[in-house]
Amino acid sequence: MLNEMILITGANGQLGTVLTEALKEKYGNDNVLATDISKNETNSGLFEVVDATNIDALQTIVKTYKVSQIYHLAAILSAKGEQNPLLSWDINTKTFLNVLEVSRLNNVKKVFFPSSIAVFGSNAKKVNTPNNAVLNPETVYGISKVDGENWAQYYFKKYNLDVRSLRYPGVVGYQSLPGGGTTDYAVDIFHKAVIGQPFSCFLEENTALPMIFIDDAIRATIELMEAPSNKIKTRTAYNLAGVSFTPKQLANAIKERISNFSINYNPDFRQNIADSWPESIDDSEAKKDWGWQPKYNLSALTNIMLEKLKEHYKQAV
Ligand code: AKB
Repeated sequence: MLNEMILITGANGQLGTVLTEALKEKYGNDNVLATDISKNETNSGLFEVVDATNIDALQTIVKTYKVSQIYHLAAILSAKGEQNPLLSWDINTKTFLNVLEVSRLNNVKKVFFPSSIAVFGSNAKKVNTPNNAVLNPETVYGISKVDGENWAQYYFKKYNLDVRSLRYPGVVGYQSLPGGGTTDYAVDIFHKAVIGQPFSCFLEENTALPMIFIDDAIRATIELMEAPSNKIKTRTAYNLAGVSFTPKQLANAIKERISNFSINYNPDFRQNIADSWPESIDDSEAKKDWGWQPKYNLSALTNIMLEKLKEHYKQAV
């Protein structure tokens, strides 16, 4: 475990920012290599600019650093993906196939692939959607995630590459901003509430979606990756649940704590995407196989988001 060298693609994204730090804490600063398409001023420690669509560039980095695990987070999310479907398909699928192929050829032991609730479409059961529900996604992002899940299972079965995957719900965190997703409102709303501005929500007030607090999402990722291989019975991807809520329920939780907070609803194209997704998902397979248990409900998530963002904006002035 201590001799690992972990490579993260998309390390500057919403999950990558936090996961990189959590992995450094666990494995040591010198054992975690953050990579992204460009560098930003907050990157510290080992960092390389890598375009994961370029298999040679990826392979050079994997060889140079003797990488033993890859967390492949680089992707175009659901809402942004709809603006340029062919490019999004190309980026999402090519980068993951490059990661799988480079891993197979260079003795990488474990690969993490982030799937999403976007793999489900309107045909799937809406409430407590089971792990094995029908997958008819209606976004290019969702189609690319179904494709990725199947490639993950293929590489496991054919080449014994230990690929593991979670279907993330919307991730709500204070450390980083999401970029281009349909669940992004659930982060943006907190920023507006804390800086005292009204929030214009791009979803209707009663649109329930599965969400998860960032600490739960990071813990789930690391727990899945550290579980003994024989516990991982699902080699496509595991449903992961935290909490489900509507914009109205979230706004009410904020109003209970910031009484003058106000919200209005202006649904746009993202409403159709949200309408095609589950309202809540059943993660009993993850619970049964590797012991997953979420910790944060709506109230706990609201408290910590407000507390952390208040500190953040106080420091910024
Ligand atoms: C998105 O909204 O696109 C993502 C997701 C649910 O995968 N947050």
